[in-house]
Amino acid sequence: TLSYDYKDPLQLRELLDNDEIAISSTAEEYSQQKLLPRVLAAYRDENFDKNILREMGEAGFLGATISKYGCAGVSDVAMGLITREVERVDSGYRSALSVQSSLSMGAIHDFGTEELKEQFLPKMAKGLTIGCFGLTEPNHGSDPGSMETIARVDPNREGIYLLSGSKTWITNSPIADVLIVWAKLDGKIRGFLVERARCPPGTLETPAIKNKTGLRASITGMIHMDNVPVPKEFMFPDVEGLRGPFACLNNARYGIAWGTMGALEDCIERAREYSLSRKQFKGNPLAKYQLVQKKLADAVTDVSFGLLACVQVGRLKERGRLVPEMISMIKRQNCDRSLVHARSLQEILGGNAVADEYHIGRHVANLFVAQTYEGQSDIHSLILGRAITGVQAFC
Ligand code: TGC
Ligand code: FAD
Repeated sequence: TLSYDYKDPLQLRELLDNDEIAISSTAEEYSQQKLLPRVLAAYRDENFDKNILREMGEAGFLGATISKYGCAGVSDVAMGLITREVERVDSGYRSALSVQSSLSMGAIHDFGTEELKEQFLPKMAKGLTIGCFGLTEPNHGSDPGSMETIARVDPNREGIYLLSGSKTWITNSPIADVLIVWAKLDGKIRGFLVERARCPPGTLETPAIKNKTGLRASITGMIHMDNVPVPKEFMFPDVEGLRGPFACLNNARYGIAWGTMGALEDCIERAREYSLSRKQFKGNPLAKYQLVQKKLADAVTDVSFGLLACVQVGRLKERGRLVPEMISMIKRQNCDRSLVHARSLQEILGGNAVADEYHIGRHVANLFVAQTYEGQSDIHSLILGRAITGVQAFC
């Protein structure tokens, strides 16, 4: 008999193939068994355990859509399902996954030479080499085209570029072995692979940014470069301008659209359970009250709409039919709706929502970050507005 399943109201499962269902189950099992038991301590101590990337590597989650170099070669939808399960536990863990896979491995895979791919991707796929992606600067976040970091030819050594400048709010920078850095060479944005082990003392520093109010289970830092020498083979040869970083961002933003739905699903589950057990006014469970039911109905509706949109965009991506504005649309919508609903569901837990053991407050704080990085929602509104009107409103 058919019945309404609030966990999958529009039967997303019917749009997945058997491999995707199996990958989603593996990701769920890993996230619930290995990540969930760690998350409260990690969040309290603002600590990211590097072993998590190795574990994700063993599970085949890193660079999972790449089909060579030791990567799993799964579908874009399968990758989305993985990010959804990881972010169901914490956005910070999904951040680690996104930065390693889409932004660092993705940059090397899409723009690196064959030598760079063979040298770095297999170890990155195992989580033995950690990557980060430096685009944002202290004075330029939404407008990375105005970046000040520069690359120049070393006047004293053949085949070496020198990088100078600062990047900030960079996920994983303090623990990264490989730093993908975007810098201007002769006024044009180029991508460079900086290997920490090759940097002479005093040229590269990556201090952590402490005391964050969100994403505390993820490590974030700065990148300070003072004439960091980079061999010319470590510059991506054929990509120039913002197209390079944005191509990587398309994949990471797609992952966030899926991931935030996982975080919101966790909030729904926790608020629903609480509403059924907590009794107020004549022994009635909170779930009996209409205002509480509306909060749950609104959130469940937006999750199922959001996930269907992710599947559709994923399938278009797999068929090469994607345009970046589609990703702006689902990144903005799913980040905004998950933040609004997580905040509203938080109210169902009353004062207990303030205790971190109830998890929902952590999701609220994290989802603000998800709405902010990889293009703040208002920036995605302007990207969509430009596509709708043909007029750009950034400046
Ligand atoms: P604009 O004129 O729009 O474009 C410049 C060039 O870039 C190309 N392009 C794209 N290419 C591929 N995919 C996209 N999505 C693209 N968007 C633009 C474009 O075709 C053009 O190419 P060409 O060859 O003609 O030069 O550039 P603009 O300077 O006007 O851009 C404005 C704007 C607002 C769209 C853009 O700057 C923007 O998206 N700002 C948001 C910045 C951002 O997303 N930063 C992310 C930093 S990384 C991060 O946050 C990681 S968090 C990771 C984690 O922990 O999970
Ligand atoms: P600003 O650009 O100063 O914007 C501030 C506000 O003004 C925003 O609400 C924005 O929407 C609005 N605004 C700006 N311009 C306009 C306009 N033209 N019209 C209307 N409104 C506008 N970056 C990386 O490169 N790599 C990373 O790994 C990375 N990880 C991050 C991790 C964390 C925890 C955080 C918080 C950030 C991270 N970022 C990373 C940086 C992130 O991408 C930026 O914070 C984001 O792009 C916004 O830039 P900004 O903070 O400088 O804000």
